[in-house]
Amino acid sequence: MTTTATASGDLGAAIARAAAGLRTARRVMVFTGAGMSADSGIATFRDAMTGLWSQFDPQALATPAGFDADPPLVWGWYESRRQQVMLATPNAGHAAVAQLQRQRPGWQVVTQNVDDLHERAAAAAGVPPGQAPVHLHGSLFAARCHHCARPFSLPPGLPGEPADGRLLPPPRCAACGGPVRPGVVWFGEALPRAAWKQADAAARACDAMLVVGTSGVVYPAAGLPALTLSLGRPVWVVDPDAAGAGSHPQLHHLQGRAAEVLPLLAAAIASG
Ligand code: BV8
Ligand code: ZN
Repeated sequence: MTTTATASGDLGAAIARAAAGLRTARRVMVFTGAGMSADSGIATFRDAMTGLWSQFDPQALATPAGFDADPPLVWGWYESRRQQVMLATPNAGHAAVAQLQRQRPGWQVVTQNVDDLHERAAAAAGVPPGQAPVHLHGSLFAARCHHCARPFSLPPGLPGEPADGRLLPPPRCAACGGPVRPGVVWFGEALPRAAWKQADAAARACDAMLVVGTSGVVYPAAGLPALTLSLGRPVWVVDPDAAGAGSHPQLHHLQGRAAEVLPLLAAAIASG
């Protein structure tokens, strides 16, 4: 039976049930998507197209072909998103996850997000480096040459908007002169092998999974909760939207925002 708690109704009871389940779990995989960062003001992936980029489909821009077709446009989109993240702060949901990781060595974050908000919350909470988040889709803070893959050091400070509104071309690689690209995984590109191996192992080994803020449409990442369920382990989903949760006897939905539900969940786990 899938338990769906509404924010106004039995959310408290559902959180208590989730806390009882997660408290006794030794290994928990926390699987996050763009909804995890929404309460930090970072538009979710499918809402990310604001301003100049509102006329484009993210799935068209987040591809090698999109970059090849218009490097300044795609580079500008990622730089504006990097700036948005640099100006944002981790929200109460990030802090709650970091607090749980600090108290529980078996909690591991696997994220689809390309921001560094989990890292910043973990640093503030003193989470050991061995529990650093696994990034399945790369990071806005890594860049590399599109041709020879040589890493590129992004300049310190905010990327800044071009003065006259014109989009600047991406920097050039010092080794081969190729254009620099964001260090994210585009559609049609393979996920980093090591990250995928870690995520797949965590989904198989965990005693329970906590999924936060993902529409579950992007594969292979979206297959991870189903893998855990297939092994008979429970999955709790935190999302204000009930639609995407799917249904399974071991799948439980906590309907609410990450910044609202996760601190309540962390407190309930601690109070048991
Ligand atoms: C691969 C980085 C194979 C970039 C991202 C045709 C050709 C090629 C591949 C495919 C194809 N057809 C299908 C595929 C597979 C494809 C895919 O899955 N496509 C989908 C769209 C059908 N996958 C791939 O291409 C992957 N690679 O298959 O490679 C291969 C193998 C070997 C060799 C070569 C190739 C690569 C996919 C990675 C794409 N890159 N990101 C960037 O960020 O720009 S994916 C992108 O979507 C982000 O990472 C994002 O995280 C991810 C998933 O989106 P969500 O995180 O779920 O965000 P979304 O906005 O959708 O949902 C937000 C949720 O939060 C909602 O549920 C909302 O209700 C909730 N929410 C809102 N507010 C809150 C909240 N929750 C909690 N609190 C709140 N406050
Ligand atoms: Zn190069």
